[in-house]
Amino acid sequence: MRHSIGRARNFSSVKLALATLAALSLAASASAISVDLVVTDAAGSGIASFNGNSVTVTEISGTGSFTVDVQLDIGDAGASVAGMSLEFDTDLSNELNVVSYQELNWSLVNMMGTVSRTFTQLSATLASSQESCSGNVATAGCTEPPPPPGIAKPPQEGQLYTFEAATTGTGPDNTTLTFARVVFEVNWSNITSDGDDIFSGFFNAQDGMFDNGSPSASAYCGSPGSNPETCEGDVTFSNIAVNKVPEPGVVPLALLATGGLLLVAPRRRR
Ligand SMILES: [Ca+2]
Ligand SMILES: [Ca+2]
Ligand SMILES: [Ca+2]
Repeated sequence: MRHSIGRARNFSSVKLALATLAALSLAASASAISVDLVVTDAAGSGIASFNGNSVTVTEISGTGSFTVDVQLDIGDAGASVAGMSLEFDTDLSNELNVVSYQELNWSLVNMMGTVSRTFTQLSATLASSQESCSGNVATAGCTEPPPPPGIAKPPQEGQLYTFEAATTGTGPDNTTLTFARVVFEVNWSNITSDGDDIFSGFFNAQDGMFDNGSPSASAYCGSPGSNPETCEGDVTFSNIAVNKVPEPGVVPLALLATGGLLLVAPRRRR
C-alpha cells in the first residue's frame, strides 16, 4: 500500500506488539542484520546518475525523483520483529521531498528454499511522518499547519518513523528482503554536495529488532549512536548522499584563462 506523507497516526498497536515481544527477550544471541539503503531507480530530468548509496543531480532544473529500497540483510539468527526509521535533511537544508513510501509484506515467502514464513506489517502505515521544510516557505508538504501571520515557521528535518514487520512464529533468516520503498524528489536549488542526506537507524523510541531465538527472541542492538545501542554491532545502518555534479563553468573558465595567456604571450615577444 502506498502512502503520501502525513501527520502522526495511531500506532498504539505497534507499540504494544513490540513491547510484548520485547518483554520476551532473554539471553543475547547475536548475528548481524544490515540495513542497506539502495538507490534502485531514477526518473525525470536532472538526475545525472545514481549508484548504490549516492545520487548525482545536474545543474539543470527539472522534475527528477529517485527510488530508495530499504533492504534488510538478515543473518542466520533471523528476524522475528524488525522496526527501523529514516531521517533526511537533518541539516535542515531541505534538499529532498518525499513523493511516496511503502511498507512491504512477505506472506508465505519461501525462505531458505525450504519453508514458507510470514513476515508482515503490524500497522497499516508508519508511526509518524514529517516532510523536511525550509522554514517559513510554503514548500511541498510543509504547509500544515500554516504559520500564524507574522510568525516565522522554523525549518524542520524529514522523518519517516518506524517501518516495521513481525511474526509470532519463526521469521526470515539468511536472506535479503526489500523491507520498504521510498520515492524522493530533489529540490534543485537546495542540492549541495554536503555528505549524507538520508539516514537509516533506530531513531524512534519504538524501533528495534529481535532474532528468531528459541524459546524467546532476543533483541538485536543498534550501531553506536543509535537507540538502542547497548550491544553495538548487531545491526548496522547505511545512508545515502545526494550531490550536485561539479559546477560546469569551472573547467571551461580555467581553460579559457589558460588560452588567454597563450594568446597574450606571443604579442609580448614582438
Ligand atoms: Ca522537503
Ligand atoms: Ca544536506
Ligand atoms: Ca546533499
